[in-house]
Amino acid sequence: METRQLSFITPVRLRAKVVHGYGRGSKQLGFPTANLEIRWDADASQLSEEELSVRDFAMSHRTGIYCAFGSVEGPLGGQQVHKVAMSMGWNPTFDDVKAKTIEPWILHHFDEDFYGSHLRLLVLAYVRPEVKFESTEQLKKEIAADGEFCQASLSIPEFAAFQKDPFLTPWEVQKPPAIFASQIVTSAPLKETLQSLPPLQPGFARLFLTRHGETDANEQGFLCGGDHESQLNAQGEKQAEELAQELLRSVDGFAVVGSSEQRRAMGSAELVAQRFPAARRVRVKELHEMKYGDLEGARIADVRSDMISLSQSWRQGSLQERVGGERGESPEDRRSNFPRRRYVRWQPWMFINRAVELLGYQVRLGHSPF
Ligand code: ADP
Ligand code: RBF
Ligand code: MG
Repeated sequence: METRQLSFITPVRLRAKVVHGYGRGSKQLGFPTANLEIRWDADASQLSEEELSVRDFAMSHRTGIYCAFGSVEGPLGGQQVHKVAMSMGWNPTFDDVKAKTIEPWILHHFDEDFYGSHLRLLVLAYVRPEVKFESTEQLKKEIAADGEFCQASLSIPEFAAFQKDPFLTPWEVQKPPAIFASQIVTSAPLKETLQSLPPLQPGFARLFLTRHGETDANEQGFLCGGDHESQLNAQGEKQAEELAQELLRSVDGFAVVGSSEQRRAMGSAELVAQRFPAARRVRVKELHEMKYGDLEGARIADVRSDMISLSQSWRQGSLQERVGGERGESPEDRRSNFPRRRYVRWQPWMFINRAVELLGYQVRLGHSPF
């Protein structure tokens, strides 16, 4: 019987591709391990920061069993953070292992393999040294006990904040594929919108568009469009939190929480996403706000009439030459800028950008070549 002890280490963040090992984790032992790619033969100058830190971990840390939090990137992972029991070392029970491996056993059931995906790990504590066991039966017993030990250890309050570490739930950058048909269901203040949503028809998904919260520029009365950054202020954070609370009451869940890359939108989306941990987090560059060209950063009171005529002409699709800003897209085209596909079907998505009120769209899912 191995003795286990929880020894905290300076937390290590690792991101690496999942590669094939000797194929015996699941088959022979019943414990699949997602072996990390370690580029032993490359020169340090050829390696990315991430690759270097993975290799450094294997070179500089004690071999043995560690506990960690981890997430699998991509649709399969669903940006969920799981507890992990991880082995790093030579697998001394076997004599065919030629290089140290880093092998997390993720304490979660996956329906499919995820070779080739990237895995993120936040390694937090050392548990025990690796041991050369006399039999695979004994090894299996100890791995199972390691899993229980890590499962329990990772539940202690000292680790709670690490499970929420943003490193483990990155915002993915996505291209916006076209939406084929969309229908505005309603456009009204939040509560009424949510209450008046008609049932979702088969073949449709729901798309919510909503504005980010208040920013410093909003508060001070400066025009802040697609070419200007401004942070959420305290009021803006409160608004985003209230939005999240109202959505929690009214919506079953989101498949995706999306946002433009603008800081005010990201900040708002982060607050909503925290309340919908199962949703994928997606950033869409193309979702930026309308650009006001020369008017950006001006005092709204001074440029109000220009601003109004500008957005009117934008709505009519004739913005082209005005101020070197956004292309003259019709609202319908603009609406089609939202990502679809790759996301779980039939579920609502939420995007935070500039729509002034919460809009509920029903989006028909066509047969996209995307
Ligand atoms: P290999 O020797 O190729 O690593 P394994 O039997 O250890 O073979 O299988 C590991 C593979 O199984 C991983 O690369 C991953 O794609 C998949 N897998 C499925 N569920 C898990 C899990 N809970 N933890 C780790 N890997 C898993
Ligand atoms: N291999 C060993 O040879 N000795 C060990 O003590 C050992 N402990 C492990 C503990 C855990 C939690 C895990 C996931 C793996 C461990 N392994 C150990 C590695 C094991 O041999 C390896 O995952 C399989 O051979 C599949 O690659
Ligand atoms: Mg493995």
